[in-house]
Amino acid sequence: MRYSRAEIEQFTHETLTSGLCILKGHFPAETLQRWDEHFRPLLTTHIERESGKQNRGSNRHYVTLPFIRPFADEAIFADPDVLAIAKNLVGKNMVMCQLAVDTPLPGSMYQDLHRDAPPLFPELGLETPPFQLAVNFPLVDVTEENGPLETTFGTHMMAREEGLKGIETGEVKLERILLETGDLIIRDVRAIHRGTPNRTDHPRPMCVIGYSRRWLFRPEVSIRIPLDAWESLSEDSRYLLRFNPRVESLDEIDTREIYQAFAY
Ligand SMILES: O=C(O)CCC(=O)C(=O)O
Repeated sequence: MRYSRAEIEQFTHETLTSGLCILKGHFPAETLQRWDEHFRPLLTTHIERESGKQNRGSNRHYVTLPFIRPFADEAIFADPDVLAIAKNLVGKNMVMCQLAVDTPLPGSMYQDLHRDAPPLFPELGLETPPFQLAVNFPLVDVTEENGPLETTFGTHMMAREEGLKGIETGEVKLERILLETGDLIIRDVRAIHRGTPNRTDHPRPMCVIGYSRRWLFRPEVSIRIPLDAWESLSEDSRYLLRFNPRVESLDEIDTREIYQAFAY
């Protein structure tokens, strides 16, 4: 592990209170370069096949990654520092439920301010401890120009309307998260945020790995695990992925994106 127990606790505390922590220079740039090379044709195919949908707003796409190399990489999805922080937040028996990429293309616009999950108990108007996390890491540097995520601190523990009101009055600030390739964010998906316009000529792919409480079911996301990939996983990784469907081969499955409604 790269971080001490005390540092892991500090990142945990930051995420609990602010809704987000950032691990700088955590993943090797060469690994992400390889992900990027393998992702580009998937993005092209997705755009050709689902062009009418633009499933995250205009010129903006969400693409589930196939659980094969280079993406099925324990060095990334079972990184010991990330897992230690995530387990502190959503439980030692947490699951990995999502592996995908969000990409604003040139010409994308502001998304509406949103959360990625509804509250567990909307009747109460109260927020709970965390139940779903997104670990985001870009495949290219994220600059002011290419569509940085804009997010808020502390709104994950507010009622949605209160958070939105705070943003409107200026009491809650929208912050742009600029990242270098290799940096990662661990965020509580309830923090209010939005994608911003990509004003460059190049796509800005940002990976998302979801970790959840073991009892949470998000039908929109799933990781289909080919049996040969399953066979090659460590015991710990199998435990992390235990509720995901296993398939003979990815050739047989319908890979159309079903995660369409995304803003809560
Ligand atoms: O890719 C981004 O910058 C944000 C995307 C996002 O928040 C979403 O699609 O839910």
